[in-house]
Amino acid sequence: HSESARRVALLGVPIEIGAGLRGTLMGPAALRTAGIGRVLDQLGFAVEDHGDMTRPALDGGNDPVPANANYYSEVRSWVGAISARAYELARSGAVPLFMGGDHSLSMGSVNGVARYWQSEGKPLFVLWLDAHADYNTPATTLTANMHGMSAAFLCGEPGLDDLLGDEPRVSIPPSRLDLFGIRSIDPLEKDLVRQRAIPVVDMRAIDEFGVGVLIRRVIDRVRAAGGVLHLSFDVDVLDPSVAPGVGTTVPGGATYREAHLVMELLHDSGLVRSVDIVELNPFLDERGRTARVAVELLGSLFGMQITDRVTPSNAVLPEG
Ligand code: Z70
Ligand code: MN
Ligand code: MN
Ligand code: MN
Repeated sequence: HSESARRVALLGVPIEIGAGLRGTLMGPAALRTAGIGRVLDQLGFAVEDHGDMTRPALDGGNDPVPANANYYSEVRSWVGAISARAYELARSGAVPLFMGGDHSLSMGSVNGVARYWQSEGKPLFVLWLDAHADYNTPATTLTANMHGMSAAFLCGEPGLDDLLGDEPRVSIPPSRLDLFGIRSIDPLEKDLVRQRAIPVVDMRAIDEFGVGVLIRRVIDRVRAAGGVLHLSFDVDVLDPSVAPGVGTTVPGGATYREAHLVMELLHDSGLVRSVDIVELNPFLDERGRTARVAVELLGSLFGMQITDRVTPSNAVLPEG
């Protein structure tokens, strides 16, 4: 790892209007209370806490507000501001950790880091750990909740075309997005994911082949392309028995051990350069359980190990 990879920049993004239920605005505070800063510090990182973004002034833009996109103007104000911050943080050389907030924030965070990596000439891949595909557009959505549209927006799907305002839009080719852990997808959303040939690892695949084999396949593709990886971690990918503190619980999610293995293998790959942690809803949590699990998993992602030895495995070898 380079020196700069030893720096983590925390940024709280207390947005909640992209989701159907209120409460994710408390996510950054809960993650701090659960010890995210301390865990990273103990792993040897220089932790810069940039605090929480403040709600931007409402700016709906000049274009007509699209139908079927709840709180469009509010989300638009956030997304442009988030993208600008993400670009700057990526450029600073730190690993930015965007603490949500609902998943609409990723339309800004991923766009901003993608803009930076484009300027470096490195392909950015996005790993979307989520119970949901988040591949709706205003034309396919059943709820009009914008957190269900983030992945589609990032891949350049039409319908929210003025969302970034003056921020340059950088589309992720659909072949560089991996939907991983999904088990809830709407009918028209499913059609779109198939038409675009988005790589998908659903829960059925995980049951058949195991999470280790499948995450290595993702890692191998990023490495073969000489790329870097953004992890967009929606806490609802976890089984509700592990992570009850989310707005949309979907049964049959990743176990505690599967999720840790994913994080450990991602760490060993050395490819993750930016992270979102989203959809934690402390208002729905049980005595901080979900916030604590989220912080533990981020610990594994950043290098926490059971022993201090390299685990013998057929995984992609750690760098060095
Ligand atoms: C549904 C929609 C959703 C949560 C994403 C669900 C979207 N497909 N919900 N993450 N928690 O409304 O588009
Ligand atoms: Mn999501
Ligand atoms: Mn989700
Ligand atoms: Mn490492």
